[in-house]
Amino acid sequence: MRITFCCTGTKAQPWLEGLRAALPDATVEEWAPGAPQADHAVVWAPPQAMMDEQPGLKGIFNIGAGVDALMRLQLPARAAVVRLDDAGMSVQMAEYVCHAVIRHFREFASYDARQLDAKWAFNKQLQRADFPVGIMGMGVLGERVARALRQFDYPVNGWSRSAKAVDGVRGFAGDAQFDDFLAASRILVCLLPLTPDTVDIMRRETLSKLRPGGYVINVARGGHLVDADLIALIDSGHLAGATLDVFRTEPLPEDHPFWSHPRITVTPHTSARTVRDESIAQIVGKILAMERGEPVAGVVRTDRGY
Ligand code: NDP
Ligand code: OXD
Repeated sequence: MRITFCCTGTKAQPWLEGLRAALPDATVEEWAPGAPQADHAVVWAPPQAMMDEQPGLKGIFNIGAGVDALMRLQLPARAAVVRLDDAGMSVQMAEYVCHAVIRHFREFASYDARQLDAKWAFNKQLQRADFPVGIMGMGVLGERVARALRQFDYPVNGWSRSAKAVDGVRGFAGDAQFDDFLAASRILVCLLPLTPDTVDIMRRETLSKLRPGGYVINVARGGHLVDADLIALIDSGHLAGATLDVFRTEPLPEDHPFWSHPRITVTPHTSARTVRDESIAQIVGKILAMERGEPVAGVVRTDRGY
């Protein structure tokens, strides 16, 4: 069996070593133009040329959860596209989102500012019930985030394409319930895949439907958010601010207004990093299962884009 590795922006060597150790009978090599035909590919944002040269791939294993970069390519017809299923990411995502929600609700930024002046002063206590959190996307990551927020007694709303029953979470499904979901939420967390249906989903029209004093946490993809609309709604006072981990252009350009906006917190696409060893173990397990003709979890439905 031959495995080709093609992950843009990723140091190849540790991955190659890990894959070779776990698959001692396979040939595992980094892809380069003209490379021999492989059975499976391990990829992150590969070039179209790689897919064009590998028409016989059986499995294309993405080293992340989001497959939007792959969905933009022409892929070999018979290849199954397989995403990472958690692999250590959901706990990080729960940590990141809980931190952002708590930092906002408990107004920790104001205490950071006061410490600089050695000023001992409390803010008026806020009511958790006034800060319902709405999670768009109740998949592997969204559900874990919802459960973590419930541990802190925040009211949580979840919105997904199909209806979900998660303990303690008010469920909304489909376009028909989207406006009700927004109206019921004050803090909005985006954990959707980026697809033609979800691109620009956070724009003036939709963000205006959040409760006044709304707050946006985008940990999915930059293409979900219309940057200028977010800034306008914060500056007008309808939104209180945002924590953003993902951007239309990454790295976020130095002159982008998000960097210096006093009510926007920026992190460099780090909310849930791929955990290499756990991911290699998951991918290898799936390659072997596929070779045995068994079904594998996390196969992307290319017709819906996730
Ligand atoms: P899943 O595929 O498990 O879940 C996606 C969820 O979104 C599902 O609940 C799905 O609904 C819902 N959804 C999809 N399309 C629609 C739609 N049109 N309307 C309503 N709901 C919709 O994905 P994950 O939870 O694993 O990951 C989510 C995203 O998080 C990834 O696609 C990626 O972009 C991002 N991500 C970001 C990271 C970071 O570091 N910032 C790290 C990892 C992922 P249903 O359940 O009904 O299918
Ligand atoms: C992912 C990501 O999709 O890292 O896994 O963004």
